[in-house]
Amino acid sequence: MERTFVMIKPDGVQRCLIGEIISRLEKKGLKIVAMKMMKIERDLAERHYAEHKGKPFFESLVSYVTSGPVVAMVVEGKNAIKIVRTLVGATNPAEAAPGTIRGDFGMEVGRNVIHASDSPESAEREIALFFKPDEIVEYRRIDEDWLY
Ligand code: RTP
Ligand code: MG
Repeated sequence: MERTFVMIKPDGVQRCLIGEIISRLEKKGLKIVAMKMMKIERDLAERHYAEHKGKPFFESLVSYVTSGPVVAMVVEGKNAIKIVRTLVGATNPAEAAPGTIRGDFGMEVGRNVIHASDSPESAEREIALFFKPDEIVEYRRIDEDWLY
């Protein structure tokens, strides 16, 4: 099983998309093994998006993700990193396919509703930034034998 880090960004929370997004992840077959609503401090936002430091959009990205509460999650499943990125869609909602979260709910790159880890290394790093090991739980989905 693989774990990935997912975050519903402030616009997703303010636009009341939490339930819709969680529902899509659950219905796909993914398992939420940790979740919290929180307000990100600037320092955490900068560390989370450290790979983008120095890029022209970095400042607006940090102010965007610290502008209101977010919902942070650890999501588990076989091939979860790739599967969640597919559900999320392209970075720019104008290019994201219909049926994806960004394709269905976003209008522009600076308000693209959701974050998801892009590799096993990012997932491990981001999960550790947002969650302590004892905040991640283990349980079986009732349909696990039918998913795999
Ligand atoms: P994320 O990390 O949030 O899941 O998004 P991503 O992998 O699809 O895209 P990434 O390249 O990591 O960019 C991180 C976030 O920065 C904002 N962004 N703005 N040209 C721009 O104005 C621009 N490019 C990126 C987006 O919010 C993007 O999700
Ligand atoms: Mg990214």
